[in-house]
Amino acid sequence: MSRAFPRITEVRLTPILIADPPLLNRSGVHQPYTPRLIVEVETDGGVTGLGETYGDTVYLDRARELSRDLIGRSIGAVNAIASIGRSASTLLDAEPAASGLRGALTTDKVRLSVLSAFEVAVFDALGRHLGVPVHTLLGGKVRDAVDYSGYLFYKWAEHPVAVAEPDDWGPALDPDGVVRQARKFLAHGGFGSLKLKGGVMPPEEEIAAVRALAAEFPGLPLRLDPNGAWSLETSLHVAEQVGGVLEYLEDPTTALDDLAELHRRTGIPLATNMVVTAMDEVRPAFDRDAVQIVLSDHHFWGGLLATRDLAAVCRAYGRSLSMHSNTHLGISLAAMTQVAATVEGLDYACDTHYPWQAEDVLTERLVFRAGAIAVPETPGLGVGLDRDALARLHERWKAMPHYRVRDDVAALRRAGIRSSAR
Ligand code: GKR
Ligand code: MG
Repeated sequence: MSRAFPRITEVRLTPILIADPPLLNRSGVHQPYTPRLIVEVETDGGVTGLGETYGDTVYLDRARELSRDLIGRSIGAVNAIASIGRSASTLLDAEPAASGLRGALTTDKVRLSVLSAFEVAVFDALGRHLGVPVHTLLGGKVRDAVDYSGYLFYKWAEHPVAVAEPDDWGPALDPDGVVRQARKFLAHGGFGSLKLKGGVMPPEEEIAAVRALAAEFPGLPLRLDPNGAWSLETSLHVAEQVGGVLEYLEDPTTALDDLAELHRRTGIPLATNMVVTAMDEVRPAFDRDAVQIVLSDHHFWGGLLATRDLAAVCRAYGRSLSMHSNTHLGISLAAMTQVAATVEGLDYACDTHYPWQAEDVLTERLVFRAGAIAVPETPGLGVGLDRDALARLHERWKAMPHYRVRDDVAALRRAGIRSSAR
């Protein structure tokens, strides 16, 4: 007789606003607050599971709609979640700036990003019910700790609009500032590799920053990610100048044929979270050898099982898998760590924005040691929810309706700054 698992009785969706420093990227600058969505799945077995995803209005609306379909489902039927709300995908916005620089935004990416939080919450509940960590439910861990990369950003000292929580990172607008920030990062978490978000300054300045990092931290693997801001010519030039100290170049440009040519002519490995962001984008990129490392993201790929599927596809093609990140809190980091713990051949440290987030909804903040997060052995995701923190951040969301959508261009627009002048 098959075992009966608890059934879902309630899905609680709590949109929150989290403080974010003025980090610069190709589109502009992070706003003082970023929306996230916290999902709690309650069951009739007494266990509750946690999930986290993007909180912009389009995700929240879809989550409200799709969450109804979870009620009454068994938490033992995780695979079935993937088909909730499935229909033909349509383009919502071709401009990557609108979706946090992770490729075009489609209805299916929104759906998958919502379902990923549901799936993670169901895995968390199932793990708690069975008394095992999520990685056990995914087949078991193949490592005891997951390496993350220190994620450096060009950065203003403060937001152009007053915020309650100024950060203590200081500005980073030239090579010295970037190196100063890197030192802080290494002191914070002892990271074993560093990534610089590029596409902000003229390429020569970003080349100088990478050289400064290489000189300050000899032998430390470095990455540069301009989010597709460059032409093929610029990408070739950057690869020529600093290719020797980069473990990979990330999304230098976006046309597949240009990426293929760049790789063919320079040999530099190319990583992406912009041109391979959904299954139908895999083949064209791999067939051309335009991408060597896919930066998966369990949010927009549809969850932890989907991430493992992607890992298998990459293995079949002889490509590497690592992880992309966007502004997120500890529930997402815990989920990333659980799935990354189970993926063989994770050759590169994963990305995370977590060190940039001073606040969290966890009872205990996750801590980087030697650049890694230890894989927990406690049931589920291994994290607890701080209800007071959740309520506080939800109150902020209610009080600030003008931050309901991530918009990196807003501050520049308000200040009358053209992106080339920043
Ligand atoms: O947070 O500014 C940012 C990043 O640029 C983010 O939007 C990207 O999606 O981190 C991401 C990346 O690796 O491209
Ligand atoms: Mg990237």
